[in-house]
Amino acid sequence: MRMHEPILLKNMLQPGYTGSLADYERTGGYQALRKVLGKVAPAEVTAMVTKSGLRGRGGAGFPTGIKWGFLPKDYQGPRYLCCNADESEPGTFKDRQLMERDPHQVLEGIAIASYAIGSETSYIYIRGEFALGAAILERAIREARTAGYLGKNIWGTGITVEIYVHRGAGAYICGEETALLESLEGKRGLPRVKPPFPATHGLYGRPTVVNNVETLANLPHIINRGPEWFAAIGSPPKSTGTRVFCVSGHVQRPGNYEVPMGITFRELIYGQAGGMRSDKPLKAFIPGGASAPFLTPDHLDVKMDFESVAQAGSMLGSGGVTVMEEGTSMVWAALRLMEFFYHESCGKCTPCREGSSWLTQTLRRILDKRGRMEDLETLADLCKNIAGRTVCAFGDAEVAPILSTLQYWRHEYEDLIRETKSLGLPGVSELVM
Ligand code: L3W
Repeated sequence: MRMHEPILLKNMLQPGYTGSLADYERTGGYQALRKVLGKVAPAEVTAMVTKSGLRGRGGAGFPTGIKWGFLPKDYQGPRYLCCNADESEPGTFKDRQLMERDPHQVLEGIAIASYAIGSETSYIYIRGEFALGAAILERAIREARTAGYLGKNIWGTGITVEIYVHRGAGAYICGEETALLESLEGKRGLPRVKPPFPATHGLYGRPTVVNNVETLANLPHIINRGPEWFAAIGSPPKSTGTRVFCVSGHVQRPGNYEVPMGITFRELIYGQAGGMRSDKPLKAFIPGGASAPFLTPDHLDVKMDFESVAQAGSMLGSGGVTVMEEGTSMVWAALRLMEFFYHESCGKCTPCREGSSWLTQTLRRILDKRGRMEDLETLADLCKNIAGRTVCAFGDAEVAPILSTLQYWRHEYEDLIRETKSLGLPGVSELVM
């Protein structure tokens, strides 16, 4: 697979690049906004984004231009853009880098999207723990306003774009778009039933677009270099552009790597991330954040595009690739993830609220060598009664680690139950309680 030069990480990879407005302008920053604002009709900007094939980088991979096109055309009244910066998916840390190291690239993307959908007031909903990112964005907004890129009546065009940073309070569920909107409205972050979708009934009941940070950061480049240029990168026609994949776990060089979509997991893990950290071979990997089912060494040559990963039984999700070496207990790995979901379940839907507790307790029991063979049926039955039975995708996410470890490493559960093998995890109950 042919590599592509970085697009989103390009500036920050330059020695001495600070992310200031002056630095960003030196690299051609805000030229895309100049090109479109008041000059290209908003519908035409939307058409360009649709043509580029850009799809959401937050998890669902929904086509961005089509999402914008869902906003009612004849609606009188405010409409909103919300940048989803609530990056909380375990193993995912790309938006943080984009915001902290090149904030104006994100702001320019937000300004372009705001213009395209007619949002005069746009929000960045940033996860509470990202205090540094929030401060950097606040400073960048002040710089951009002073320079006239944001604010009222930009360059005398009559167009207004104001951007506000709103810090969350550390709840994973607020990355779900409707919980994000509830939280932004000052309420407890609980997901809403969809439909209606935010496109028609979003923030304060108004038409709203929620887009991920990385998605928005691509926009200046699509405008500057053209939708055809973008559409030719990666794995056309359905997975265009690059993605910033976050590699973590037992590799030599964990970190963020921007590569064209469609390279294989092998190329990412062994090429970019330097391969395994020790002599132990790869045993398992999560291909797209904790919500994505585990894959195995047999899947290393799967292409990293939306369709190929779905065909392999998982998803590209938020781009977090977590690698595990031989010797890792997959039951323990499933428990670690399950504990996260148990802690973060918002409690609105009974199957998720109660089920996450049952799943966690059952896994703990098995790891404590107090399990029974019937527990495996209980786990599978619980998963069946959670997935697809909740208001948001959280229910599907929390069963993924369990179902996939049961699919590929069922023998590890059975071994623990039979006590035929010591996994060298003394005191696991104390570790996880
Ligand atoms: C109008 C229609 N709009 C769909 C919009 C919808 C949303 C987007 C995708 O889940 C995934 C989940 C997590 N009219 C529409 C429409 N839309 N049909 O399109 O919608 P949907 O429902 O497919 O997905 P979702 O609920 O947004 C997101 C996965 O992402 N995930 C989560 C990652 C977490 C982070 C983070 O930490 N920040 O990204 C990880 O893989 O499991 O499958 O905008 O409104 N007819």
